[in-house]
Amino acid sequence: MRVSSRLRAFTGRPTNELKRFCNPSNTGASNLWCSSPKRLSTVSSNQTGHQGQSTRLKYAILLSTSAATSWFLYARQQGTVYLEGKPPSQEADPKRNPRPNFHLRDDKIDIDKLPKEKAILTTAPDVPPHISRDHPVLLQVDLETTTKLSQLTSTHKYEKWTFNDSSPGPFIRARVGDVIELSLTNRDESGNPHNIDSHGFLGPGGGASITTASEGETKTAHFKVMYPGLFIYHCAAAPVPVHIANGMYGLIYVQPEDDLPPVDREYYVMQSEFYHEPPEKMDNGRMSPEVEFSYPNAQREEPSVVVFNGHEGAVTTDKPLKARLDETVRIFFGNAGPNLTSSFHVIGSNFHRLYRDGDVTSPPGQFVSTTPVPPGGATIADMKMVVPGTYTLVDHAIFRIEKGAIGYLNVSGPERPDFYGSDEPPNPCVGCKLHP
Ligand SMILES: [Cu+2]
Repeated sequence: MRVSSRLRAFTGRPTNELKRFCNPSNTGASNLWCSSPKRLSTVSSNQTGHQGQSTRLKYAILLSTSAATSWFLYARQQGTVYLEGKPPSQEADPKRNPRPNFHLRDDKIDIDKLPKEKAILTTAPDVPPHISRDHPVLLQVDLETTTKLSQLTSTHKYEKWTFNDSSPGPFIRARVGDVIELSLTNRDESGNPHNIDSHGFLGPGGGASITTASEGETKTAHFKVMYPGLFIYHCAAAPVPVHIANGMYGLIYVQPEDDLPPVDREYYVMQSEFYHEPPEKMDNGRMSPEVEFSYPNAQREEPSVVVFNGHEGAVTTDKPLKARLDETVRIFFGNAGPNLTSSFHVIGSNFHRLYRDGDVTSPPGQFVSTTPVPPGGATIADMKMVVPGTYTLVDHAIFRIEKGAIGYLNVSGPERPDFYGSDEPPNPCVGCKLHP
């Protein structure tokens, strides 16, 4: 219960004790205040011969007032008392909210006068370095769309639709107030048009209609990034679900003016699912090593594969995340879907800071083990690694590990038996995917 409700005794509202006392069935107290919250009378209807009740009433008021005063003083010491019945403005209390409310960076700009800068683009799991400048630039981002046949699982290849030959596409890092000059060149020889819908861009379609490029075309458009945070981008050419299901997505981090606390390592991890038909039988009677997109399976939301960073093994055997003991690791995590919500969890660790939904202006959640990330959503999770060993990234909808949703974070360093130990040797279960 909020303290403010306890304080109502001060403003004339009845405590339960007083209500019981002034109940009409309680002889001698029937005319005590029972209706008006502003009037507190100690006058009895039958004063003669009822001095005892009047005295008890005074004691009751005295006790109630003392109790309320004590509670008020205690609660104020705890920092939870709200005299107005509501919490104080967060802006007014920097201790309560060290990151003050964000103000829209919507001041007019002369784009031609902005200094130009080429964006550093990285492929998962790498993240571009922190932006240290303190002014906006025209940030040039060059993307190309291609198709690329590559390994999806240990047994099957799949032709992905990509940005810059990778799925997920490049990680883009900007600073709030920057103007992104996006050039999209369509090098997909199948004839499909492609574009960019960024959740970090404000305007109809997130940029889709003014970036749609046909085969061989380059489209250039600019977007001021006014909100800080972590956002996904994806292709939104029709049919949109097919372009996303085939791999056309990535993350853009719009750094706030005052960036998040520095960490030792930053990583880019993106979850997505793939839907494919069974492999076809080839002329030689063997099964094809390639599989193709299945629209019916996607429509039924029954994925064949759920993976981190585009394919099975991307974050286990190919590029596991790495850290040293006592380092802090930040994971920029996105979920492209296209259908499933992720229950992102790192087995054996805990997010000591969690910027839910990629929100970098509100105070972070603390000590969160598992966080939901919807399709089209993102989150930023910080972990302090205090014990060496292998930590496993999962979607805690745990059957999805059988579809590929596993990643490793390998932490090197001397053992910490004071934090984690046993007289018995470790005995991992045979064949376990989660505890290698
Ligand atoms: Cu596309």
